[in-house]
Amino acid sequence: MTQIHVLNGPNLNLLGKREPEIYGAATLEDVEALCRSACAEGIDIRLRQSNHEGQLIDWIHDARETAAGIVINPGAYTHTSIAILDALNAYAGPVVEVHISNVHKRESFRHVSYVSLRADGVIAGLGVEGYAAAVRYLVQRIR
Ligand code: CA2
Repeated sequence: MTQIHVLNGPNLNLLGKREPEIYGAATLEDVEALCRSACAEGIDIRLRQSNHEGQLIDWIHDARETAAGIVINPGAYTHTSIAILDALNAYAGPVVEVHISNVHKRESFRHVSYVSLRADGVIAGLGVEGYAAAVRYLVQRIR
């Protein structure tokens, strides 16, 4: 079955458990349910989270063979990781970068994104709804 991979970086396992004033009350399990309901018949969601840069890179490599599109919230690696950018550059399908918070209203170090150099689109500040919007976009790109 066609898959969309939803990749999440460091600390996003804490979603819904800490700092709800910034990241909201939804958990990563809620995000998965949201992505599934935004998806379409014949397309499956594979949501994964890691606190490790190399693991995220391995999953992006895996997506080269298995995913028709990627939604990625690289967490703080957004602002630091040329290695994740390089991995995404080796992926041929559509990529949407998602941030739960509006990174542009926050500290200046969050205004820089290496991943945006590759992403087809960037969604920031819509809370976890941003993931659903990204999935909807990819569904219409893939079909
Ligand atoms: O807004 C976003 O989605 C971020 O990618 C989240 C990252 C942050 O470093 C980026 O600048 C923007 C941090 C993820 C931390 O997630 C937590 C969730 C709940 C509680 C604590 C951390």
